[in-house]
Amino acid sequence: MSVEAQLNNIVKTQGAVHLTLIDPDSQSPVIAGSMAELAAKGGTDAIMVGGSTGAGGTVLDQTLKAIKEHTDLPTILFPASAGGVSVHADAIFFMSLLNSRDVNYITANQAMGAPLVKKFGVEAISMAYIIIEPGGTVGWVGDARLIPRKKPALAVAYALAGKYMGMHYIYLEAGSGAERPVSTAMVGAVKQSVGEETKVIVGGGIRTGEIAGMLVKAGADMIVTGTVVEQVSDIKSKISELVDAIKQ
Ligand code: 1GP
Repeated sequence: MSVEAQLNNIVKTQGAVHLTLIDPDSQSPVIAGSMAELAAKGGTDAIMVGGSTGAGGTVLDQTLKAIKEHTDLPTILFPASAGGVSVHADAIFFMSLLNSRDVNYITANQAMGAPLVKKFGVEAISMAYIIIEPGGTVGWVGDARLIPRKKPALAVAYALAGKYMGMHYIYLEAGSGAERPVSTAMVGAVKQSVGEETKVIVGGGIRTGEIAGMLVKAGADMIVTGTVVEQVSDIKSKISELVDAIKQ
C-alpha cells in the first residue's frame, strides 16, 4: 500500500493522523533515530524529515538511515528545496508554497527536484503548502505573503485553488515554534470548503493534546508536531498525549 493510502486509511479508521517532524539540522542522526523510536512507541503514524535550513545532503541521508534503523514507520520528506530529496525516504510531500512571492518555492525547486524523485523511486504526495501568520522561519525563507490569522476566507481561497489544481493534501502552516497554531475557525472553514477527500494537515505551534484535539475536532485530518519533541524529556509520553487526544 502506498504511504498516501496508509495515511488516508488511518484518517478513515482512527479519525486523524499524527506526524512527527524531525529536522536533521537540530540533532545528530543517532539522536534523531532514538527520537523516532520513542515517537513510534508513543503511537505516531509516520516520521516527516526536513527543515528550512541545513536539512540536505549527507546529514539528511544519515538522519533518514538512522530513523529507518530504529522504526518501521513510513518516512516522508518535507523539503525546503530540491536539496531536500533523498533516496532513503519512502515518500515526499511534493509541495508548492502557494502563497509565496518567489517562483522558486512555487514551481522551480519542484522542477529541479522532480527528476530525482523519479530516479530514486520516492512516492510523491501532492500537497498545497499555505503559510499563515506568524509564519516563522519558513515564512521568511519561503518569502510568503502571510495569510492573516483572522482571515479564514483567504486560507479557503488558497486551499480551494490547491484542490482544483489537483493537490490531495492542504497544509496550513503557522511556522515551527509559533506561539499559537492556526485557529480552529480557519481549520474548520478550510475543511468545510475542500471536503472529505482532500486532507487537511495542520502544523506549527501545537504542543498539547488539548490543542491537537481541538484542531482535529475543527476539521484537521492530520496534525504535525516537531518542536515539542525536541523540547520534552519524555518523548514517548508527549507523543502518547497528542495521539490519544486525536484518535477516535
Ligand atoms: C513546522 O508545522 C511544523 O513546519 C511543526 O511545527 O515545530 O511548532 O511543532 P512545530
